[in-house]
Amino acid sequence: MSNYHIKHLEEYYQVYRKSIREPENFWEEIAEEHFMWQNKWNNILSWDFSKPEIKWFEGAKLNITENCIDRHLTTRGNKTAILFEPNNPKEPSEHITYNQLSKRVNRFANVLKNQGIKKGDRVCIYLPMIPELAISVLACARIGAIHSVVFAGFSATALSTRINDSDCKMVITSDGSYRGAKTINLKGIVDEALDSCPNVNSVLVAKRIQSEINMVEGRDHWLQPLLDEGSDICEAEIMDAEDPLFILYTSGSTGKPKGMVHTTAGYMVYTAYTFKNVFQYKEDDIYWCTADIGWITGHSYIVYGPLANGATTVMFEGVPSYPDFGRFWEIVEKHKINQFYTAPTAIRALAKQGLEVVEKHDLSSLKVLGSVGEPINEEAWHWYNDNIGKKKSPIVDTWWQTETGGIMITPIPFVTPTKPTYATLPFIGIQPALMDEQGEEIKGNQVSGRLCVKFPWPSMARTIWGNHQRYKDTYFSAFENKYFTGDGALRDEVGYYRITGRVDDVIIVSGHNLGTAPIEDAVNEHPAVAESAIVGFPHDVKGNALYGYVILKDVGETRKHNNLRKEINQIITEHIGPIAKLDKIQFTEGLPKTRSGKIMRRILRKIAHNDTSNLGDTSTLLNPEVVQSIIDGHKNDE
Ligand code: 6R9
Repeated sequence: MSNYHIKHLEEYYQVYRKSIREPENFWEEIAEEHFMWQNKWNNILSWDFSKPEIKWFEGAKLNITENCIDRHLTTRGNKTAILFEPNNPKEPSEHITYNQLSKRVNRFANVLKNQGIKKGDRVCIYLPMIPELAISVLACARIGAIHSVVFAGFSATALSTRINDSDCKMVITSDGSYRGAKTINLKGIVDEALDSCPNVNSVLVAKRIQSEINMVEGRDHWLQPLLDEGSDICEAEIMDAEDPLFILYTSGSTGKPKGMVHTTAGYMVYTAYTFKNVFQYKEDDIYWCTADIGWITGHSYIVYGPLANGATTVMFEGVPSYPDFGRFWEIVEKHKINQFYTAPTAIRALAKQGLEVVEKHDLSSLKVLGSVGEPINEEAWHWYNDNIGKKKSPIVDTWWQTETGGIMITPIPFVTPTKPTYATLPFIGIQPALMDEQGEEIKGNQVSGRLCVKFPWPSMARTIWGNHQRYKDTYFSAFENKYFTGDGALRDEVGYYRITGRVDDVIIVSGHNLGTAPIEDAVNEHPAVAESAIVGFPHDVKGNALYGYVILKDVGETRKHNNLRKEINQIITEHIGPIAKLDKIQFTEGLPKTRSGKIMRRILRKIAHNDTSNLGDTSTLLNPEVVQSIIDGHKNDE
């Protein structure tokens, strides 16, 4: 029992050591005591990183929704499970109790069944942050359908790519969405996407903004009438521990997005256990994670982890700036939020607004503050600590990834002493390793290297949908017998980890992972563009912003460069979404290339950072002379 909830540092070290020495016994105890199984496992763990193949709790039978909903009904039936806070503060918030959630999920599950969705089918969910999003996720899980949530800020092209990659049969969407003062025509985006998705045969449409939309006869159905028809009892499909629960796409440094596949039992156990400890959740607490369920943070720490613990989890539909920049703090006060989990980019944006909007609100309910998505810089850390936490709420800087399913390196609040910009210690069961470029593990403290994990943990992704080879190549080939994260890190004198950023061509902009290659592909679609290279550069709110170097086909292009810049960003918006727009575009006559034709991004990065004093040896380049012209062009653009 004691291992489930860690309360002081000595206990952390003791439990950590146990989880490393006897991982199987450790996880078996947690799984045994805290979850509901239809059948127990035959084998706790089998793994082989060379294939790679990882199985946890093999042979066990369960349904995750019985763990997230049914088992709470006797003791927490009238407790709020989901607290919905709408975009417009004048609209009332909605408290959905566990009893109500149960009925709504079961009703929805019956609608899915009636539409012909079966265990193993893929269902794409493209919804704003309204209760139907969480409910449809759980309804899929109830019947064993594999959900693939696509963030509702993605474009039609990005949506159709994801629908087709995992061959989804159905799309769940809404007429539109609210985003601050704006509305977005979601159904219109779905219609456009579906022009190139021949295998989608039904679309369920939730009503949110009451807009006039086009409904395709035989394909599109309003959700509400179908829900009204159905029964609110739906028996849970019995799933194998290793049956896929969901697919979630994440950007790769090259090629199309990777559909990370998460399976059922291990994911459930790990997200529930981390949620309990990392947020020190107590029975009557109100927990709020500001992420969107379109990202892994929302899957694990708005839906599954909190609900598996019988928690009250807030879903916020809006944005931090509407109706003004005090909205987050207004919500904290209104619902007496105890745990608040957000991203550094939001903290930086809010810190810019001054303290007046913060001080208007009573934030005394807060106990724990969280940060996720990118490194939190020292200034933002202190602002958060001083003004939001009033120096009494520990900040948990949680490092993890879509691929890891759950939080990997983090302080445990009131247990681990925090240190600004450090994610601190590995969570229970996690065995990080820092590697040098020769593939050797760097032991000891005060060292830095590439961050790997050398032993499996229950919630790791098992494969990339439809491309196991790519899973192996991306994560298990750089370092033998280790999972490679793509991040660099350092370990300080006491063994605390600080994540220093990506070491590949993924750039984290406002906490969103963006691969450079797909953006370059989009830019190159512009008829005037010959070639492009994209790098990140520091941005005071977004963390990183995108800098594009663009070679035009016709060097003497007569059109105005500013018009071209707009057109290029328009293409990016259409192909990927507005989050991938370039902040700066420099037109250039060449790009520095190695003799094998690879663009030397290192040099481009330095120029974008205004750091041209030491570009390293450029003499081995195919075209060393181009470097000076890029530097000159950069200066002229400043
Ligand atoms: C959960 C999530 C993963 C990448 C990851 C790293 C960066 C996330 C971080 C962090 C420093 C933290 N990252 N948390 N960097 N400190 N606390 O964000 O998943 O969207 O897949 O991004 O985000 O670079 O590799 P995902």
